[in-house]
Amino acid sequence: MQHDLPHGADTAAPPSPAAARPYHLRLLDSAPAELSAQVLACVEHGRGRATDDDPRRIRVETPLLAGSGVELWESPLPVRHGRDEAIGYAENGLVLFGQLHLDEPALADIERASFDAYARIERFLQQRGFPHWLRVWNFLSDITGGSGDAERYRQFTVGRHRALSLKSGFERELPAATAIGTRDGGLLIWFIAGTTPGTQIENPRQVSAFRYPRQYGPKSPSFSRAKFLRWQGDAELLVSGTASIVGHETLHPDSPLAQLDETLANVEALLGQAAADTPLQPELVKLYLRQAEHLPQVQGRLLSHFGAATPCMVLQGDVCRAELDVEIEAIFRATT
Ligand code: 3EB
Repeated sequence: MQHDLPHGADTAAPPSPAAARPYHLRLLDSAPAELSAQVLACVEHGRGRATDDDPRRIRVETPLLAGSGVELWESPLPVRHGRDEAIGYAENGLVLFGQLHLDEPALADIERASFDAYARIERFLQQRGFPHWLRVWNFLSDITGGSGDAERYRQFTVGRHRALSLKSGFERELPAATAIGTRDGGLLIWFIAGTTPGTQIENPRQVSAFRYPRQYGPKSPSFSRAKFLRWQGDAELLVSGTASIVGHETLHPDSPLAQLDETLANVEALLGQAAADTPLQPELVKLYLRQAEHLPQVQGRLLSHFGAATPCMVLQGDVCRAELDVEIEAIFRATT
């Protein structure tokens, strides 16, 4: 089995960061009726009421099973927001939050649509001066629909690969990512990009996704296992969607709880790769669960692992391998 070194390990230590963390994350039970001037993004999980068409409102269709379902990302710096054709965005000079949504009819050719969407976002980020993809979420309806290389997730993966591989050295600067299936139709891509790069982190227990063998599709998934960001007096680890995969193989297909334990071991392994000066503390843990009936068991395990002080959001979402029942993503912080 091949294990990959963290890519951060062969790059020079970054200079000490000039900027403080350019956002704060607050969790709410419901979205504010109006977004104030300092809001970068308001991410609402589950079917929210369409209150207004503010481009900073990001609606993710995954039903909320537990926890607070709204992420409010606020900026200590002035925010400018708007739309550029299909892209809604907000930026504060250091980071840009954006989204692009395609309805189901636009996905007749998913590979093509995904290529166009990623190429469009890439061009937009270059033009606006935020050339570094830090974190991206992909929500694709019926993600495991279709068989073999015609599977919707595989087609999406090919289109994304075609777009991102146009960047030089693209596999050394891939964003942390999530790809989850929804049941309402369409593709939502939302993302955070920066003026400065983060450090790509890989997991010693897993083959890097961008080096998965051919059996998982014609092109490999273009994401890193986590992104480590240093800010003044602060550092954070943005952990990608993480599942019960060791090497490149799915483990424990018949047991959501055993999958969760394997997933938690993967998250711990990633934490060990980030060179934080102080211990990383969980700021938000999100768990995607295929079947709501498994909620009680996985919630108990989450609580015993992370403790009651850690905000945990549980969402109904379909993991992109049909045998997988759970996936976790997280944000960890180390205050220096
Ligand atoms: C995996 O490790 C599980 O294609 O963007 C997790 C996170 C997964 C992101 C993606 C896929 C993606 O392969 C699936």
